[in-house]
Amino acid sequence: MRKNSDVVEAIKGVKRGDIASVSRALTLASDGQPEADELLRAFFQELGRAQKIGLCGPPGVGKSSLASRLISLYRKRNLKVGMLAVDPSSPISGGSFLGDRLRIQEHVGDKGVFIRSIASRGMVGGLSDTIFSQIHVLEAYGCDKIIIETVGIGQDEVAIARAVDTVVYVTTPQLGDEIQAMKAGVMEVGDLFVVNKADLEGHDKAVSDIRSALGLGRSMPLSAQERLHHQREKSSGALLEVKDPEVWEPPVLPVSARDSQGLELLIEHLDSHEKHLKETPEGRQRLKNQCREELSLYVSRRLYRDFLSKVSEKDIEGLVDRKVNLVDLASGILGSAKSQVKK
Ligand SMILES: Nc1nc2c(ncn2[C@@H]2O[C@H](COP(=O)(O)OP(=O)(O)O)[C@@H](O)[C@H]2O)c(=O)[nH]1
Ligand SMILES: [Mg+2]
Repeated sequence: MRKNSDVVEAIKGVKRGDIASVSRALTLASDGQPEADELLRAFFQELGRAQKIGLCGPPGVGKSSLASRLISLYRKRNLKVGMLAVDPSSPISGGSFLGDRLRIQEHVGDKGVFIRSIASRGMVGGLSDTIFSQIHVLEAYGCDKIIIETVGIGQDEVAIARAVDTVVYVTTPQLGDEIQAMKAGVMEVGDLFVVNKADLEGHDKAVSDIRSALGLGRSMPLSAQERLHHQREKSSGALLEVKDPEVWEPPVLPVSARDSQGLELLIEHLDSHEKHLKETPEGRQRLKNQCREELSLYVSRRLYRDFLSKVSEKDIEGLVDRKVNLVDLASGILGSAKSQVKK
């Protein structure tokens, strides 16, 4: 494997906490060039270090505003935070990036925070393995929390759910009936549901709509303390009919990023989800799913990169003239792929 001195420097820099190196490493990782393999090799050991939190929901619901607030609260606790904002409008100079930048401005200059806006190439309706590489960079930098903001409306768009530990689905009271329409799509992937802009009219209805879509009866979410209380009661035998603590019941939380309301409770629930994953087999299961996803994306990209280049103009001519069968040509290419892998 070719070792590029630039990559070696970036790796060393990230490990010693140099922020410019993090930026360089993220660029290398997102390009997905062969040099990025060295980063992946160096950083893979840090897998699972951080709690990866996916913030998704339609545009304009306040995901970036919420992320900025969460970052401030985590910083107060001295936690290191990384953030990747996947921008569907792609060009980095585009409107939504500038909007995001304004909202995250307050964190500029803080070494405990690293924020990167990334183009959505290969992300909407699918997942790119380079997002995993970027997560590895942030984990190696020592981040405790990694927030990934993506636009996601239906289940397919919430592809990020396959790369993170905790999926937070954000809506607002303004969405009204759309909340009912979303149930089939995202209800299964959300670990927490947030009704942001609870300073606006209608948040109670939004909360209860989501709760009923989730099939939950209670009108208020269980706080971590209530959860603990229920568990104690259960173990003392006093309470027979309580939910199984191994089963995560997604809380639905009204918050206001603008007025900083409900955010402590949100953090508390994010923490309990992290704890839930650590203490139940679900945590390992999720990590396994993430590894499987990353491996399959990596292998398919690499096969594509390594072997498509082997197709000659003559092969294509052969196809056009029907001298060679497409299946046979493909098998030939994949055959050489196999022998390469065995080496
Ligand atoms: N009223 C109100 N407006 C908010 C709140 N949070 C965000 N906004 C506004 O909603 C708009 C979209 O916010 P943004 O964070 O960019 O949403 P994103 O597209 O989901 O990232 C901005 O004008 C914010 O100022 C909130 O809690 N209450
Ligand atoms: Mg945003």
